[in-house]
Amino acid sequence: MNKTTRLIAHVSLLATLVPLSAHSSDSERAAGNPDFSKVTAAVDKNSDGKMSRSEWQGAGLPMSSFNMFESGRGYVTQKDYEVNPAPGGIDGDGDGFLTVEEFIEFDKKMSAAGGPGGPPPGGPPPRPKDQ
Ligand SMILES: [Ca+2]
Ligand SMILES: [Ca+2]
Repeated sequence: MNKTTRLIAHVSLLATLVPLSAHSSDSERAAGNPDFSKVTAAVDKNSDGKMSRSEWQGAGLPMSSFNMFESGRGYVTQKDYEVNPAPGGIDGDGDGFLTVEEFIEFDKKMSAAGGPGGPPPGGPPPRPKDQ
């Protein structure tokens, strides 16, 4: 039994996993975030690089996310998204690109689950416990 080989294999596996969760400087793109450029292209109607509140709202994106990103300026840029780690599973089809539809779908799922964003006003009640 070669314990050393197994240990090396284990360590190199860890080495590939650790950088994904390590917090990097805020000038870098957050590791693992799906590409946001499709969302920017769809939302930023006047192509000024800023997604204003009305542009965001017009695309049907969750305002809770806008409020999280805008930090008082009244607009969101792609960089605001990139420096914040995207929640796992937001890229619905896992192709590495986030779309407006996936963003909305994910927010609906999170809201229904009572996650970030909270339950939607007038949304469906939580499933009754029956087991
Ligand atoms: Ca704009
Ligand atoms: Ca996708």
